[in-house]
Amino acid sequence: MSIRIAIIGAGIMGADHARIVAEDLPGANLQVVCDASPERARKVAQAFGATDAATDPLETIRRSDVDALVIASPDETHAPLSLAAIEAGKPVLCEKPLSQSAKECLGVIEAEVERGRRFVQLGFMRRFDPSYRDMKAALDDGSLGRAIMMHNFHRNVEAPANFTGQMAITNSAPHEFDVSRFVLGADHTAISVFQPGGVDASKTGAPVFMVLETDRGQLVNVEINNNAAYGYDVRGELVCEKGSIFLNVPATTRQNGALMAFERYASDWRPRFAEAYRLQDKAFLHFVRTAEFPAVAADVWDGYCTALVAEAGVKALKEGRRVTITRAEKPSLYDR
Ligand code: ISE
Repeated sequence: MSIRIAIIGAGIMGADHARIVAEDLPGANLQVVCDASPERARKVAQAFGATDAATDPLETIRRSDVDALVIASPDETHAPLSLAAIEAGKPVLCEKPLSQSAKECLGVIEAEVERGRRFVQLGFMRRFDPSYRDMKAALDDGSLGRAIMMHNFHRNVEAPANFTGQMAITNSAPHEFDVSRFVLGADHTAISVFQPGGVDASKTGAPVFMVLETDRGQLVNVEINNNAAYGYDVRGELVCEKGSIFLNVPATTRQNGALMAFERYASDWRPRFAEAYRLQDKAFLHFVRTAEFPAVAADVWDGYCTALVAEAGVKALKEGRRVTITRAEKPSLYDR
């Protein structure tokens, strides 16, 4: 029987998940597209042939013709809607971040622990990206020795109107917080945040530069520049004792002309991470079918760890000092 999926939130990511469910996930049916705006819900539902459109997320979660949810509504709704899905006993693929508050993440952890199983897969899709997966595999095979540093660049073309330096830490950088934990198999213990001279942290797209420390002694740096102008550009290099591993950006062509060769940049993250999103959503479908949590996917414990780093990062930026990070005890449900 096909799995009936409802998408909550029909913005840029909700529409992308609707497309993947409708066109790229055999065995899934795009059942409902729900959005606070009825026009937007209808438009995305029509574009991808959903059975229905709706405006109330809680009603949508409880519908008897919905087996699983994709939550792609605004960040502050992720934890409350995940809780409602857990309450309804339905698996969820929830976009990142789970919450900007580590305490709120603990509430979701508690709800899963009470029910004795995981329901929420978090949308940290870079864990499924072939280039990060190869980076991790190369580290894990041991031939390059111990990892000592990880460099990360994350650039968007233009920041949305409300995007401050603080949001760079709470909305963009969680990808690097999560993927560095995933690749290194380590937890972050401290964060320092810097901004280039003359930058006003409250301004749209203000860049931030972070240095994180891990419990294995590694250093991780993260540049977030949401006003890079030239294209969507995510880069990373893992430096090990005997060599390094650099992420190659997938490019289908290289153009030559006027004594130059060049490759195209995407205008946002969807083309760069298209395969990661597809593999992530495919893993979610398998999770819904079998209740076996996908081996590489992020769960709510990972979401909590990331929220702790983001909270510490915001504090480090505000107070201009290094902030240490301590975690609650991990419930055994999240042991891998
Ligand atoms: C956005 O919310 C995303 O999740 C994108 O993947 C990321 O590149 C962008 O910086 C975020 O704002």
